[in-house]
Amino acid sequence: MAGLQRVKPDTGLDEVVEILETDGGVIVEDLADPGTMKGLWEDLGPALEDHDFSADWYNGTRTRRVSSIFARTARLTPVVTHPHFLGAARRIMQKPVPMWIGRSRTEMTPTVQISGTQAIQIHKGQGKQPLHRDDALHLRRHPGPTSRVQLMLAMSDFTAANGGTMVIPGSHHWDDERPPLAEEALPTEMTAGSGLIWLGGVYHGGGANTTDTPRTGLTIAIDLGNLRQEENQYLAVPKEAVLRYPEEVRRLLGYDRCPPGLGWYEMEDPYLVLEREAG
Ligand SMILES: O=C(O)CCC(=O)C(=O)O
Ligand SMILES: [Fe+2]
Repeated sequence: MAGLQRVKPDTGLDEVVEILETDGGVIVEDLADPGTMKGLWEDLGPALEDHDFSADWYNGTRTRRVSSIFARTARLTPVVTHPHFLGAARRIMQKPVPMWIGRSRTEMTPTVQISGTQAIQIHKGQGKQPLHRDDALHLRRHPGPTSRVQLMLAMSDFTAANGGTMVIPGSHHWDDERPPLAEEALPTEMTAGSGLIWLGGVYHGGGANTTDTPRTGLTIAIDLGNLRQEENQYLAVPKEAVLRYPEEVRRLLGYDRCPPGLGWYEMEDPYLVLEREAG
């Protein structure tokens, strides 16, 4: 299959969703503006410099990973609520579920939530990460309904030589028996500020960096609201940091109730806890 399609920020959501459903991934050019990118480097750059390389082969012994991203920066609203990312995540995952409650036939629509966040910096000498599906975390079968939509925002240019994310287009349609082969994966090439959006069922992995310049990406995963978050956002992001964000993002960070009733606090919408805290 050919490489992933590229869209512009003004491409319609219908088209982006169609591409995602067919190919499993899409590159959005200029997803974040230069001011946001500069701010993200100010907030996350020092933490990346301070971090040691990961200790294991999967995470990469020449790769630095920084998590708890929403605690480290308050500048992610335009990124996480970008219509091609959050809009597509909502469109693809928020499908009504029919059910009976007594004699009434009703439908419940799940929420979506921020699941895992990481800045990932791949340095010279890092080899390819094993190809994997991130929705394997959900211990689910494939093919099937999407339970994750993920973004990799390029904080530096991504190239074939510096570790641009390897993706097998269309592999979300595969069953659980077919293994991913390195020859099938294509590198994501995009400029800083652009973003790769892909579905949780797509085989992918970090690429090898053979250049002298590190490759830096910021990933945010949005999952269905009835699943456990990959990264424990309640521990990762203190309430004061959550409160720096607008209501939509606060809810995405976990202060929301997934219908018909997951995640309540004192039998109420957990968002009320934040409202009380904010005074
Ligand atoms: O760094 C990348 O390009 C991808 C990393 C990844 O897929 C992962 O760590 O799950
Ligand atoms: Fe991954």
